[in-house]
Amino acid sequence: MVSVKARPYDYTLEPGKTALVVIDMQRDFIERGGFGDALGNDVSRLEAIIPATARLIGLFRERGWPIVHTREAHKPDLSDCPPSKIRRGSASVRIGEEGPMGRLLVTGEPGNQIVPELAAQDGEIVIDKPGKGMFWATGLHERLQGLGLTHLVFAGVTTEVCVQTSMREANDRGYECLLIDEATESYFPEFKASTIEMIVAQGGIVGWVAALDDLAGALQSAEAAA
Ligand code: TIU
Repeated sequence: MVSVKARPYDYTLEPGKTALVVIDMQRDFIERGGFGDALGNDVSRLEAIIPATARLIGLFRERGWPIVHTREAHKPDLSDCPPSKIRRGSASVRIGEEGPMGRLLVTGEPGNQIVPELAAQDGEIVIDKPGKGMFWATGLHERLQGLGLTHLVFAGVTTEVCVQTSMREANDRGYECLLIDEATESYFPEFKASTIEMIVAQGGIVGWVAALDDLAGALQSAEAAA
């Protein structure tokens, strides 16, 4: 067990039972010309977390620990996208329509790929999820259970939408969830800050939040002491 300084109190990480989950670091949300940009968001805020997220991925890869990458993605015929979700875009930019990086939020399109700096490596799990949360219609819970995983460390975008939804879904399924502050971001800084406060409130009602340095330092110290 590794004790990590975190809010609202230290997080106990269990090597062998912990996976990293990187939510939706796809070009559609991060790069200019993608879905997020087309909706009028400042995507540079999200781009700025790529180095910290790469470092976090590196911590897990060095140890051979499991890594899950998700993409918000729909089938090309949009049969897995409720009409209500399609209607929610702006009139000019809707899921499935052609954008500068291909059809928005459609599997296999250039904009739907994870940014090259964070691309999955062989052996890592990649999940296409039609919802904001990572468990809806993905079979992920069964896969994580099959690997004996009980603890999930979260990164990705956006903090208050797909990351928070996924973390809440995981919390309800019994996972011990830790979000890494520098490896998540929102188009709206106040929403990131509020989400973190919501997660750690009431004794960690959704989970824990830690700084990347505190996770890295705790892993190193535990390994040095072993
Ligand atoms: N991944 C994710 O958060 N999907 C979104 O649609 N987020 C927005 O903030 N729009």
